[in-house]
Amino acid sequence: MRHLRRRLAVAVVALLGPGLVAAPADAAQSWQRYVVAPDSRDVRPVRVVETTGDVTHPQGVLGHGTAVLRRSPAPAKPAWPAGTTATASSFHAPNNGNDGKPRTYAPGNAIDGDTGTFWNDDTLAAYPDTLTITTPATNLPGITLQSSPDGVPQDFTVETWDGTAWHTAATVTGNTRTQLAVPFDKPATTTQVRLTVTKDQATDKGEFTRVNEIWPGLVADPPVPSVVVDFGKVVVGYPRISFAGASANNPGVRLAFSESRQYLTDRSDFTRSDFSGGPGTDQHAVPGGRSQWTDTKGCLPDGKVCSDGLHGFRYVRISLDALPGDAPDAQPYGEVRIDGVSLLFSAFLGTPDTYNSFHNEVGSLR
Ligand SMILES: [Ca+2]
Ligand SMILES: [Ca+2]
Repeated sequence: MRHLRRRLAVAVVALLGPGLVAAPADAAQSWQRYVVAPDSRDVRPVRVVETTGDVTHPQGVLGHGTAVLRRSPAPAKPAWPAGTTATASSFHAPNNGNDGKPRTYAPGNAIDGDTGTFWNDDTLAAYPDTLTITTPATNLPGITLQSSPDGVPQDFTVETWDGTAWHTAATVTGNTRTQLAVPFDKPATTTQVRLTVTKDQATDKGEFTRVNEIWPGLVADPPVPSVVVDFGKVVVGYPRISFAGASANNPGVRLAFSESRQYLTDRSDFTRSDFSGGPGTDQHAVPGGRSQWTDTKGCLPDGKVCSDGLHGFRYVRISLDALPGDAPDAQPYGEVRIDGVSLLFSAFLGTPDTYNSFHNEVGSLR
């Protein structure tokens, strides 16, 4: 279905680009009057439709002043007491991971305080998968589960050991978040916590249970600062952002694209990066001084901070954020100042008189 919507969008781009161009009189009653292209290849968004987190003067992204996105480094996460251990129903044998580097998947990876390591079960698309944490007596209002964009646990329970029996402290269904705080039905002092996963997200990375960390407590990181701009209609081309400046730590921005608000999340709705099992966003590390970035396909020379370049979309979410693997080239905190967003339109700049036959119209879509 998403393929179909994508194809339709490309067609709509050619027919319904922004900026009306007057139709010639002899085309007034024909299909050609619907052919409208931008006035130029420099296309601007028409409105800001949403912001999250610490954003001041969001209208700056439309070229009216300067929008400022600010984000503090994430506070330190709670840690399990010394002596805490973890066991699991299964775990995958070591291999060379997505990045070709040796990696282990042992259950202890879920409590080592390192979000770059994770427990990965060894029963593809088979359940239940359990992870049992044994700890010196700890009082918990809940736990926070951090998983991976490769696929998150969707349906699971969290139980606590009350000294004689397991107590179901929380039940989660339909999760899609990589980090999820899971409050217990009541605070519990316990020596064991058991996660039982009964469904994982199915991705091309395999329907496995992946748990990067379980933190003892409810982690509420501040919301990611973001601005969503609307180009008014579906457009296609290379996004551009004008930065008035940024903090000196190379804060990252991530772009997530969608043709509709319904499918607009922090992950693009059908892009190369989304469909290939990547992060689903385009990344950029913002330099400290004034700069302009044109989103083109590629990465930094070290292979980090990658972007897809060409996009067909109507909405784009611009977030002050960075992938963990892009450190230290891009950091998920700091300050980013934006004074313009635009698009280098790449499709045929059609006018009614140039679309003079069905053949030409179809040809322009290829
Ligand atoms: Ca870990
Ligand atoms: Ca499994």
